[in-house]
Amino acid sequence: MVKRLILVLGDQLSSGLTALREADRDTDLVVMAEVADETGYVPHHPKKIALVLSAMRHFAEELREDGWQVAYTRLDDAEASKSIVGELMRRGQEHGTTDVLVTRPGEWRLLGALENAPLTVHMLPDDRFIATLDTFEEWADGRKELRMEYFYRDMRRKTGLLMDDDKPAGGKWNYDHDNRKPAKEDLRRSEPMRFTPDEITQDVLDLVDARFGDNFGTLRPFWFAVTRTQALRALDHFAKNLLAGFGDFQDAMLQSDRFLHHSVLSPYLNLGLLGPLEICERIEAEWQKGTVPINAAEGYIRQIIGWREYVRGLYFREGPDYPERNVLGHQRDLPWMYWGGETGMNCMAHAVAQTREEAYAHHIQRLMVTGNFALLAGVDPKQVHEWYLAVYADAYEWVEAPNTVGMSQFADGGIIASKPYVSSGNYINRMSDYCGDCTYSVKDKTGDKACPFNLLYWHFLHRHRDRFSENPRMGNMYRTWDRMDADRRDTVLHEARALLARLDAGETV
Ligand code: FAD
Ligand code: DLZ
Ligand code: SF4
Repeated sequence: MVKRLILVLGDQLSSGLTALREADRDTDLVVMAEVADETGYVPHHPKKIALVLSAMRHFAEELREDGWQVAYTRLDDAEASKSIVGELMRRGQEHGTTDVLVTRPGEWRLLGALENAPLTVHMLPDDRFIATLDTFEEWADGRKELRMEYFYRDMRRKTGLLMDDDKPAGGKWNYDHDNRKPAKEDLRRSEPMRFTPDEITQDVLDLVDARFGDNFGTLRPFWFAVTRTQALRALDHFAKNLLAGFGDFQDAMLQSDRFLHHSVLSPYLNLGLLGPLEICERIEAEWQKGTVPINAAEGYIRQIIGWREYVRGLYFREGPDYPERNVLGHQRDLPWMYWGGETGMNCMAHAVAQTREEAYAHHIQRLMVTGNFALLAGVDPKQVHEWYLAVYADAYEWVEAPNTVGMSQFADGGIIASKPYVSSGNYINRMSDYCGDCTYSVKDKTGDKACPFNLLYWHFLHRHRDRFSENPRMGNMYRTWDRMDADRRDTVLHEARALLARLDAGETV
């Protein structure tokens, strides 16, 4: 006789999950389900689906070895229903119970489905984060303006990471100032650790190939870690071989190196195979041993205990309508080049091609190439959000939506970013080697060869003048625009409009 169903979702693959901690191995049944609603709410990249399903299957095996009873539904099980709630109902009927224990899901959609299910669902907090949602609310309540930097300092104090008593180690909270170097090709630089698919993963790859072969994205070669043991090896490899350069080259982009000094740990962290604190402690230990500089360790730790925690707090604070926001009123359809359509823009072609092959792009590629272009071109932020949610292996709405809708598209009106992340081609040229091989010229501000970022940058500032001209961080940009002679401004706007018309007509840009 089963007393309760313990639901473990695809991104809850942690043995210390609150639902598992509270459950009883002898009387409760763990329910895990591969279902069409989860594999299909956006056209996920095949590598992402394979990663989630393979990691789920491995985790179910580990739970069984650990003495749990697990009812695991595979996507191709004939009697499987479409949804998580459907599977809970089916398992409940089989075992004569309607009681469900679950750790709070990381998405409003699933949260709503569970709350409205004809089951008795007991929800526990997800404590795989450093800040609870209540802590975040307490921190945010009553503040006129929310800024990540101050939240981050609280998290440093709370965890004691990189602290000398109550002072930041090295004397500064933030070493970002040192982190703006472009990278050069370096044949000695390590690659992220790659893993050979085992039999379980091979089965999943065949299934994904058959069912999702038409989704955007290349399935093979598949090299992601799919177990905690493998993810720990990937962390160790990063900490020993790549972390030292993380700070210096955090914003750099190189055609020949897709990963540079980035960790590619977000897919594992977001699935629950690794925890944020254990990662940061490992990073801090390298700094204490003297193998990495402070700007690398601090920069990395800030991303995890700062940004990652901060965006989660905001996602839940802002509510379920967050992905629908569109304060700039942008309505353009996402250009075809995002799905691999032809483009003469080398930076965009590279970012999209790498996304197709790896289900990965690093932060600056997401923010300052694909995100920047969508914002400048006035693309509907909901479409941009659904693209990011689909194409990256680490994408779950709680982390993706604030980054896309807020940080990258400014569609929340400035809750996350104090000014829009827009730039002309100059920034991309400074931080990458894309421009030398482009059909456009980054130096040209107007004319046939003018870099589209140059034209659209001014068009963006011009069309949103009412909103941004008073922003103290944007005054310089408007002053530069206003200093241009009127004919030149007309030419820029005219050419920008022509470029947007070509995009709308589906022509190659
Ligand atoms: P590294 O560069 O090695 O960084 C270390 C870790 O810090 C990451 O693994 C990640 O866990 C964390 N981190 C860094 N920046 C952020 C951030 N802004 N928000 C939250 N965590 C951060 N990250 C996701 O995990 N999932 C997403 O769906 C996602 N969507 C994004 C969409 C846009 C438009 C932008 C601009 C950023 C997005 N990010 C997202 C943040 C960031 O780009 C990725 O976390 C990072 O690229 C993951 O690669 P990495 O593990 O090599 O990161
Ligand atoms: C992303 C994903 C995919 C592709 N498939 C499944 C699945 O079949 N079963 C499941 O339990 N979870 C899956 N997930 C992860 C969920 O979408 C995730 O739990 C929610 O988005 C909440 O973050
Ligand atoms: Fe991108 Fe412009 Fe540089 Fe071409 S010239 S790679 S479009 S920034």
